[in-house]
Amino acid sequence: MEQRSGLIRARLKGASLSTGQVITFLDAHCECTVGWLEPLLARIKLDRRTVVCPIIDVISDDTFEYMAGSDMTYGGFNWKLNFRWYPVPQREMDRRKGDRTLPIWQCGGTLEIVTCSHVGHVFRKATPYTFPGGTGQIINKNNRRLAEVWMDEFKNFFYIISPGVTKVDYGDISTRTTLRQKLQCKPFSWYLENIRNVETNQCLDNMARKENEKVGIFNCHGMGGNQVFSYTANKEIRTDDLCLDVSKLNGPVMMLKCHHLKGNQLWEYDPVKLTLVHVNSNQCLDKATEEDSQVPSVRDCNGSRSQQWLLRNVTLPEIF
Ligand SMILES: [Mn+2]
Repeated sequence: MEQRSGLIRARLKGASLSTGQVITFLDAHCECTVGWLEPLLARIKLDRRTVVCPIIDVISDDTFEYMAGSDMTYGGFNWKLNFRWYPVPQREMDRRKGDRTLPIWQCGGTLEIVTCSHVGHVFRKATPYTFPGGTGQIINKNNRRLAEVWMDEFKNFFYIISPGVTKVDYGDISTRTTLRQKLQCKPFSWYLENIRNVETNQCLDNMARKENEKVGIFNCHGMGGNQVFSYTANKEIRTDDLCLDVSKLNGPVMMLKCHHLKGNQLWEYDPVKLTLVHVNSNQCLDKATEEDSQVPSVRDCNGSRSQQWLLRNVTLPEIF
């Protein structure tokens, strides 16, 4: 490159000059192991739209010691778009998939982590480079561009959590949005809503409870936060990283890690009857019972108003 242009432009330049059938990108601070490439190529041969990633082993930045990386974690991004390692549930081991890669997922490709391929990587504690305007400024700009092009209404969710991002100038994104249209990429997600019971006028609420606890129900406050749920394209009812899950008749409704395998996390919303049917049990999400007024129940579907739910867009504060 004649001038410093950043990682992605450098990769695109390399891609445009390459002549082979498959492109691999490695950071300068990587070390391949024997047999790293073949399993990656095998997956691409099966489906050319597949983007593959090896297990990333850790090379110590102090001693260059090589340490096997965990195949029980995968790299993803939280709602602040910070990179995080997330644990992979056992039953997900065969189909582990990462998440920043929004364009890959949204545009019909798949991302796979191929666990028999290992590449070592030096993780540094801090970036050794300086960035014009400061590192934070550049990261905010990049994340803002990502959000504007790919995240649809979910970008507001990100902006509320990271208000500093809305202060940066994000430049011209027209070529990116044109590309998204040309590739006919799907929306980031279908809904971001609160889920209100018709009879009681209460909303599903995660009550700041954690994984493996019951989901709650509480008076609708209209402030987003713990009452933000999404009904996803996979027909999950999701609150941040967790999915509503029912494993026996008549409940309870738990918040478990989303496994994307439908099963106990599959809900069918009927926009005419307004019911949320838990498909496996064929029971309906219902208001709280008298015994426990802070959790919704699941009951045999009976057409009552207590089994009707309204999915409404969360009203977001004006932030820019
Ligand atoms: Mn690197």
